[in-house]
Amino acid sequence: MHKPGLLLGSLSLLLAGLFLLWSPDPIEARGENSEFELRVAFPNLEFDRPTYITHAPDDTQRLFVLEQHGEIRVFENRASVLSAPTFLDISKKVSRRGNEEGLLGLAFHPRFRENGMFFVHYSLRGDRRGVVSRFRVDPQDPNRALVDSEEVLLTVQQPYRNHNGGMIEFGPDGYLYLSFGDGGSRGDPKNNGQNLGTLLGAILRIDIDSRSNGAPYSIPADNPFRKGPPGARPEIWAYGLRNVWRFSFDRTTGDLWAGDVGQNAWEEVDLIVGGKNYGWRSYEGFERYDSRTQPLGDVTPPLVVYSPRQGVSITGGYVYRGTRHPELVGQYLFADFESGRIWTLDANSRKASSMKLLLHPRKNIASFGESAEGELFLCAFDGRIYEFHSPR
Ligand SMILES: [Ca+2]
Repeated sequence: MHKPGLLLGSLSLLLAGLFLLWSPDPIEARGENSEFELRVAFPNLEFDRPTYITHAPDDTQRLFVLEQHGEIRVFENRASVLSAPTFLDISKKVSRRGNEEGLLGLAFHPRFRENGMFFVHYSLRGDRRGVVSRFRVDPQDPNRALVDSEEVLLTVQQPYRNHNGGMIEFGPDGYLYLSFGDGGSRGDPKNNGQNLGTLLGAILRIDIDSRSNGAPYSIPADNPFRKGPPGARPEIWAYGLRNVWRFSFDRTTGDLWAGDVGQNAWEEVDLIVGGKNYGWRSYEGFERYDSRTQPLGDVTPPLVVYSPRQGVSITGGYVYRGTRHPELVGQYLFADFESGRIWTLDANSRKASSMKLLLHPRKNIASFGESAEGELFLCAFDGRIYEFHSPR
């Protein structure tokens, strides 16, 4: 998501923009004849800084949109839908002091239909913490959650207000995965990325269906750091990540794809594998970032990177597995929040050369999300939810 209002960042963006005016850009050129455009998916609905969209796994055809200030709104997946009532409002608990703080993630339990449980990731007001909580739906009203049902599963102190991560999703293994950023500021001053003793700078994997040692969750038996090294947090699935704002599972292969927001040089797409070190702050993209920081273990490089000429804040997306756009099946779609470009990458070959600009709508795309059928939506900070459309 958006980086803090650093003058340097804005300046480099401006320079990158000026550069584009006179420099022909091959990736840009490939996108000019895109068969696709973005279309407002729900013309009657508007949202306040929508940070995520997802569906409930219960065959009700409902969609849920998160608003950064702390509300979840629910509506039927139908273009003519007229309103989106509030499903949950925790805005009193949610901090919006930092640009990247707020209600950041939502995941429905795979057996939501039976147990009514869902999970959220937000920034706590008053105390600078990232919080992951369980909530339950009202058994009398499927479109309303019980605000008092909150059970906090996990919190982490955030040293700064940026780089909070924010994604939360169940894997095909039934475990809950979530991302925390490196804690913020710039350059990871506390080196949280190369530290297995903190939950920051990592993707975590926990079992929320059982409890252990007084914790409201347990550690899956095959988590990579369950048995050490000494001091390692057993929740960690993968580390060396700067700020994974969005990740997703390929619903066909189960692969875990992440967009890792870079510092000043490289935005990355990473294929996340348990136990792997993705390099930050020793590395940014394929390059050394802090030469004094020795990586804890072998570094897994990104699949692809892009530079400020293309964008400065990656919004990780999804491998498309829907049916409406056969040309996109098997492509990983992702965007840049600042430049508004949307790319595809072949999810099978994963070759950097397969990265192509799909279109350049120049919108602040905060997130992608899927319908039950795997059709993609995009949340833009103009308040609209978009979908891909081929006008042919
Ligand atoms: Ca990396």
